[in-house]
Amino acid sequence: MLTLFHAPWSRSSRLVWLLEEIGAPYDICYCDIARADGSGARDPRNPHPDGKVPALLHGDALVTESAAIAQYLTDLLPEAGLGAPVGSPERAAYVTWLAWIAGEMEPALWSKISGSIEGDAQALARYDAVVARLFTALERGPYLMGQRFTAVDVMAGSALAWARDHVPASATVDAWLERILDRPANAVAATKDGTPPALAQVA
Ligand SMILES: N[C@@H](CCC(=O)N[C@@H](CS)C(=O)NCC(=O)O)C(=O)O
Repeated sequence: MLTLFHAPWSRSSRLVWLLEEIGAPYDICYCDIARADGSGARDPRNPHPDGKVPALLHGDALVTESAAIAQYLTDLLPEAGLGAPVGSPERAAYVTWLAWIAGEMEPALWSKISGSIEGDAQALARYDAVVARLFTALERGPYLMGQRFTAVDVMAGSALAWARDHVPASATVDAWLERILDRPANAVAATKDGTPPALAQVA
């Protein structure tokens, strides 16, 4: 059995979406986490070594890090057609995209959002390179890996939807986001995501 340790409106939300796309049975363990605004706390039920989400248990096997979880799930359940099996022509591009999203795209977007990019020529160059690579791939489209929707679109799309105001205006990017966010599995995932603590207190 697969169990996702998840906190509403967090980096684990994209794994709920991916699991819905895959369509295999899974459980969600809704966890508390220490949030940036000072709310929440580490949840003793969460097996993640740092108390973060996402974490995935597959039987006794623990996987953490969003990119690793995405690769693990798409390798485990290849029939869903959301990854690229070892030995397939797309494998190299697939693992490159997943690692790039975690290692280059997310830090670059965060530096832009936080403002730490200001006055930092290296951070600015990194951000520009990220935008250029994304835009180039989407100009070819319709998905990041070409003709086929993959877990790469889930991972990059969820990050970009969150950071949309911090990336240059582009009808191509907006059309891709609309195309992927409108998928039925994402709508189901939204119903399972849960209410973030701040909104729950207001309600
Ligand atoms: N690189 C990790 C980042 C995980 C992460 O920072 N998750 C946040 C939620 S968005 C968290 O659990 N924060 C709680 C904490 O830092 O203790 C991944 O993508 O899986």
